[in-house]
Order: sequence, then C-alpha cells, then structure tokens
Amino acid sequence: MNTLIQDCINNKFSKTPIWLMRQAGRYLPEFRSIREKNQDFIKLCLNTKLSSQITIQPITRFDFDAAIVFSDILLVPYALGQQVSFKKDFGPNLQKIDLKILNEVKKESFLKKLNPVYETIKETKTKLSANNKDTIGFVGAPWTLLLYMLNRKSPKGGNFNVFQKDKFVHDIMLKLDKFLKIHIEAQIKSGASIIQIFDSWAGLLPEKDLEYFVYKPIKSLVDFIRQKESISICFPRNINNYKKFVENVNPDIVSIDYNIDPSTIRDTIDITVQGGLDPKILLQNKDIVRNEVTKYLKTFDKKRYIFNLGHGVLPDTNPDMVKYLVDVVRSFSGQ
Ligand code: 1CP
Repeated sequence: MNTLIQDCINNKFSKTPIWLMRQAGRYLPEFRSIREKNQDFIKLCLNTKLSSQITIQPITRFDFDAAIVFSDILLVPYALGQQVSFKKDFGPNLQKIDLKILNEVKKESFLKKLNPVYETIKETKTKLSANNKDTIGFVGAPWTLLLYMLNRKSPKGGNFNVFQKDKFVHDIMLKLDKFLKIHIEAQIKSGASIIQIFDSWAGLLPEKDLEYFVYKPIKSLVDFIRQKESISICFPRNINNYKKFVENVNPDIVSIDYNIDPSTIRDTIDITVQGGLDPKILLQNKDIVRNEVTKYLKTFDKKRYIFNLGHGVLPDTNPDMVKYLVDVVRSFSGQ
C-alpha cells in the first residue's frame, strides 16, 4: 500500500500529508530530557537506541505521516574526518579541514562511522511501516556543507566569507558528491523511503553562482536517488527563483520557504510542493494559526501538496500549538 506522500506525487490525492522539518527535537520536552543527559550531540546522533526513540517521539504525539530520522547534516563532515562539536548558544563548531585526512577517507570507514544512523533508520522503519508512514532520510546539499566546512561555524547573520571556485573548492565539492551518494544509498538500503536534501544557505548565493554550487551538484544527487528508485525532496531555502531551480534540478518534490508567495509557486511549478508556512506563526494565537494554515491549504486546493513549514519548528514552539496545527490540516481535508 502506498503512503500518503507517494499517492500525492502520483496524483492520487486522498488526504494532505503532514510532517514538519525539525519535528524531532528542540521544542519537545521529551527530547529535552534526553538531551540534558547527553551533552555530546554527535554521540547522541550515533546512539541508535536514543535516536530512534527521538525519531518516533513526534509521531507518537502528533501522528505525523512521516518521520525524519534524528541525525544531523554535519555528521558527513564528521565522518570525513573533520571534528565537529556543538556549543550551547553558539551552534556548530568545526575544526580546520585537514586535506590529508580528507583525501584518505575510504568508503568502508565512512560507512562504519555512520553505521548507527543506518541502524536508527532500520529500527524506525520497523516501527513505522506497519502504520503506512514514510521514513525520511536526509543530507545537507554540497553547497551548505561546503559552507559549514570552510566557515567552521554557522553563516547566520552574514557571518561568512565568499570563496572562489578554485581547485580546492572544486575538490571538496567532488568529495561531497561521492560521499553524499554513499550516505544516501546506505540510508535507502536501510529503509528510508524518501531523501530530503537541505540547501539551507542556497539563498546566500548570487544568481550567477547557482549553476555551479546549487543546480549541478543537487541534480547529481537527485538523479542518483531516482536511479535507486527512491523519492527526492529539495529545499533550496531562500532562493528567488524556484521555477528555475525545478527546471534545472527536476526533483520529485520541492520544499518552499516562507518568503515566497505560494500562489505564484502553484501557478508556475508543475511538481509536488511541500511547506511554506512561517514557523513564527506557531508562536501566535490559534486564530492566526488557523487563518495562515488555511491560506496554504486553499492555495494548493488539495492538489499535490504536502503540508510542512517554511523552515524548522522553532525551539520556543508550544507542542499544543503543533497539535492544533495538525487538527486544522486534518479537518480541512476532511480526515
Ligand atoms: O526533526 C529533526 O530535528 C530531525 C533531525 C535534524 C535535521 C533534519 C537535526 C537535529 N538537524 C537537521 C538538519 C540540519 N542541521 C540543518 C538543515 C535544516 C535547517 O536549515 O535547519 C542544518 C543547517 C543543520 C546544522 C545544525 N545542526 C545547526 C546549525 C544551524 C545554523 O543556524 O547554522 C545546529 C545548531 C544543529 C544542531 C541540531 N541538529 C538537530 C538538533 C535537534 C539540533 C539541536 C541540538 C541541541 O539540542 O543543541
């Protein structure tokens, strides 16, 4: 039996599927209580028992239609030999890239380091498939990973330097293409039915650099996912021209941010669309939430639309409001 998301992309719409980016973490008290006892974030991601528990937490609470595996995009630089730590109130902190280490990483050692993630997917899949829900694996897009790897911290607030398309950058992009495919394939083999590609910082690039840093490298991953008979979702956050992105990359599903007008997207894009709602809306009152959610649902009129946010759930979000959001979406499509 197909999942709601599979039906949606095949134009056999029955109900609006719903899941939320960053649904597994930060705002949930049951996550926070595990996190408090596990200070090393990378270690927590590599603890299969706890990670699969965290992955399922939002499904238990809200009955979302898909679970996104609890992991992080920065586990790839970590498995490529770059040290990564997360500092409280600062975010990620990466050590300088050591090219000698990077050039010597083998597929086997990479897969061994990330094996707990694959085990988490297997456990999640077992728990979920009986309920006919998708298990979503993910990767950071090459540009976003390159940015963290070279910047060594979050580029938030303009905190980054522009870099050239020189040989050094080109070599890292090639390395990322190779190892992201290895990571994607292992996630699919373990049971991920969908792979989301997060290009969280695509919006920082000028138009002239999109081809090299965004379209080409993401298309390479999307083609690979299709070859493996899985489904791709692309989230090129904050780019100006989603239509051009879709024409160049041809993913199964495109996830939109909240700066873009959803009716323009509906009128210009001919594939399944996901997301859009500003996560800050969930910090407002119920009337505002209902109005804004209904706006998205009405715009797409139950056609090839997956309900989600325009970026991740914010840490200050009240879980009761997430419950309300799910109720609004389900009652709109008569579920
Ligand atoms: O639902 C989930 O939470 C699933 C697991 C998940 C996902 C899909 C986490 C856990 N991280 C991610 C993706 C991710 N990680 C992205 C892409 C999505 C986005 O734009 O938000 C990015 C950019 C990261 C990098 C990252 N991880 C940052 C830096 C963000 C920035 O502003 O530059 C941070 C702070 C993290 C840590 C992290 N990852 C995940 C959680 C729950 C946390 C918080 C850890 C904590 O409790 O301190």
